[in-house]
Amino acid sequence: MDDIKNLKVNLDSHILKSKRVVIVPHLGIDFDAIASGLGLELIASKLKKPSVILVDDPVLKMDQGVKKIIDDNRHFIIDYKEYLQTKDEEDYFILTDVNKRNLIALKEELLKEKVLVIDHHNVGTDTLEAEYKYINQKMSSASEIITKLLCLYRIKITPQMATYLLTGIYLDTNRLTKNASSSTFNTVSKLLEKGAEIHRVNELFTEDFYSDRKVQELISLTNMLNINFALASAKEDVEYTKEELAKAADYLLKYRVDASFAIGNIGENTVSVSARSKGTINVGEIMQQLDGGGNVHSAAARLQATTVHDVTEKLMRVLVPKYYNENVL
Ligand SMILES: [Mn+2]
Repeated sequence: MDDIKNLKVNLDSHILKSKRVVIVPHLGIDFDAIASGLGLELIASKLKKPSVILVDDPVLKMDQGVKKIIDDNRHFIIDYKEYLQTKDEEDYFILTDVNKRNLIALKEELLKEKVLVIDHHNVGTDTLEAEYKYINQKMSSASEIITKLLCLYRIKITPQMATYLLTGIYLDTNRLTKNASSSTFNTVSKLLEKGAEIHRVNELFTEDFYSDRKVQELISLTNMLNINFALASAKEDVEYTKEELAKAADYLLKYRVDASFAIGNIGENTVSVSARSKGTINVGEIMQQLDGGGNVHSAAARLQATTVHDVTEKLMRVLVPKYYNENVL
């Protein structure tokens, strides 16, 4: 059976058995996570089950466009505290755009294996136990998977929903410039037919001036390694969001490099690395060596109790062992 059809069969049976569906996107929620979450809400509602999306990110750190989508769909969103107040034995959990336990707001013991995973990132040792997993790294985004599902369910996609899903795809493909297959373009075409508006996608992507300045500052600190890696290490005392690091890494791919890395402090003694690749280098594997993960094109790692300088050194050792041994040590 076709993978997506199989996913639909599993969604049907698990959602129908549940009392409520709790949709769990990754922490550091982005356009793809929220758009796919809202699409799943439509599926639960088609199966006549109530659903909520668990978002537990600090509002201050949220991307303005993501925050706008969340504000416009407030009635579906709960935070961890509200979840604890309303939790029920018969809740069923669906993870979207994530498969690792350290990237979600829920503690594993709460899941009790009543969980289904929909994702396009690589699996690792930290991947959650689940009743059913649909993890397809060939898909550009969770939004692409969910769009295909909505079509299979024959659920009406409103122009607004189509715009959200297109924004999710745009984010994860760097506006269709990487990791976009013919299947991705078909999905985009379908969303445009449903009324997705590119100018609204662009509006959601509109940069906050100060945030963009920080991203550009980080880019200006980039070290172009002679082996086609771009490596941007932020100042220790400037705090970034994960999304800002991702934007810097995305931006660096416009140069003649195979892969790019942006390293910065994301607060609470934590340093994060965002990695992007044009496809010849598997940044998922590179990030795994820093206990992170991702796929060929896009990956990340977060390291606690360390500094940007130390993480940069660590990454250099992974990237260029020979270069490092001969020239740095
Ligand atoms: Mn995604």
